[in-house]
Amino acid sequence: MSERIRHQAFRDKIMTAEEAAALVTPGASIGFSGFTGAGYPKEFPVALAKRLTEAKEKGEDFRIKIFTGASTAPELDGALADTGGVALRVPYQSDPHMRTAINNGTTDYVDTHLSHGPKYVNMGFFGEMDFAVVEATAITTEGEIVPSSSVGANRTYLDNAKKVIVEVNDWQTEDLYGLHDIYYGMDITSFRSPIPISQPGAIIGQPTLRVDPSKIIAVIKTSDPDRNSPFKPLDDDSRAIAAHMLDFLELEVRAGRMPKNLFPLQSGVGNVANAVLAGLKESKFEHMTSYTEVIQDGMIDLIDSGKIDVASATSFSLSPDAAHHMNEHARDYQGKIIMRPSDVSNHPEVIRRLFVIACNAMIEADIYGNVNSTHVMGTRMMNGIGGSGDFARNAGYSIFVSPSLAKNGDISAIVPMVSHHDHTEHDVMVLITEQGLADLRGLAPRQRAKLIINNCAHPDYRDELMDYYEQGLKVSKGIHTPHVLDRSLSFHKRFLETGSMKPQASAPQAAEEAASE
Ligand code: 0RQ
Repeated sequence: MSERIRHQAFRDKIMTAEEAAALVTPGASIGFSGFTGAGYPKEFPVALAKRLTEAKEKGEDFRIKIFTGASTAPELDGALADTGGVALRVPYQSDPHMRTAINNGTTDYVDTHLSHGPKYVNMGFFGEMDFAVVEATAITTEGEIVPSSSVGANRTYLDNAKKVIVEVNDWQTEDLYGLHDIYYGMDITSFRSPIPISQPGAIIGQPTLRVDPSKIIAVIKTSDPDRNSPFKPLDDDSRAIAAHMLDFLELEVRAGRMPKNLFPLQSGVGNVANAVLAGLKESKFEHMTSYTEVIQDGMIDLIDSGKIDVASATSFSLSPDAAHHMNEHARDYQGKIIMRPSDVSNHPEVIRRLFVIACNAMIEADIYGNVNSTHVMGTRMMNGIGGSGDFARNAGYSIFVSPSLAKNGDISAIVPMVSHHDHTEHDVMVLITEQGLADLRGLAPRQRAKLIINNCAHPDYRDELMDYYEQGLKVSKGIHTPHVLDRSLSFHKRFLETGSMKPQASAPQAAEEAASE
């Protein structure tokens, strides 16, 4: 293991996670590596959580602010959230314990576009960055850091932090070297040059992260796996969504709007997005490319089957089996997988230039095509906007997918008005549920409403949505976008009051139903 640490300034600072955690001061801002459960430090956060708990037991005020690439894992978000000592969390999380801390008000959460997070840190909106804690596969003889299974915001945290702690993890294969492309051209100047990416495989930076060796205060040796959660097996709904998506892509190619090998694909996080990738494997498309944020199992399958030539992202997000495969075969993916900093993988300029096909999951959409990706019932944070806004706003194609029902049918994903607004009607081109697809391009709001209700809503909710729309036509002052304002959140209100959005039978109808039983 020590042979992975090839620079003396780093070797001099080798210590235990507990010794490193003792160096953290109350109130510190800490920028961690880690993105969708990959490449986060494994032992330092647990040791820090222990320290926060001990401080709490002694009645000391010891809270910290934590920044990451995106979501991490129980050892980081979970362990730290459980202490009640996280004052601030930025920019994305998906941990149940952190979610609870955010939703019960213990932790403030600033949910930013992932392309904005590093910029906000650079500009000092969150104050000074005290520590960067990053996972590495190795330290080079020149004293640079070889990232592990994600890049995320590492460059920004290493550049801004006053002190740096590195975990060198020998669970991560050294063969990852060469898969990273760290671009150092994002300085804040008046006239910035274009980011020189005109195809997903472009190499524009260097394979390692720079760091000032004098900032290194601790190096911890670890040997622990990434989080690597398995994906849910494909179900009928996700297969149907994938089939609608494929039909749409084929239609676009036939119409001459898309090349035969498609535009570069972006695929969101989660089970549905992974299912769409699985669907592409069975498609007739060849030589596809991907300019995305995370590489899930489905993307690896597409590369292995020769369907995708090259995929650019900022992180892996793999099942345990796929992570094992990657550790054994990373060398084979040189030139086929490129991991960039998240402010490059998600940069609006590049996404727009490449005419990316963005496909992201959602919590709910309304009958006009506005999308909520983050808040359940308008108030409860789920994960965060992540990169969905970066891609949806700037992509050539902006597609949102979801099963039409959640929670065993008690929730409709198509509602009269979204209870929280992440992606406006202006940024949503296509909606897909297992019921069908609504191509909203070029349609006015009233045309969109009928299409979304008929094609995407579940039949259990279709009549009530149409009734809402028709009443809106009668009562709205202006009918450009008809609404019945005092009824607009009636689906959500009903769920909160009764545990189901399902239309309640009227009194005479209920009596009729009872009599017929
Ligand atoms: O809850 O786990 O308790 O059963 O949400 O839903 O259907 O498994 O879908 O895993 O694809 O996640 C939008 C959350 C979807 C995700 C969201 C409940 C549902 C379930 C998960 P349970 P599914 P997915 C770039 C893209 C924002 C970030 C993003 C997300 C759980 O995709 O966080 O797009 N997106 N990043 O039951 C109440 C509804 C619901 C609902 C679903 N209408 N009401 N609960 N659920 N719909 C990549 C990155 O940024 C990293």
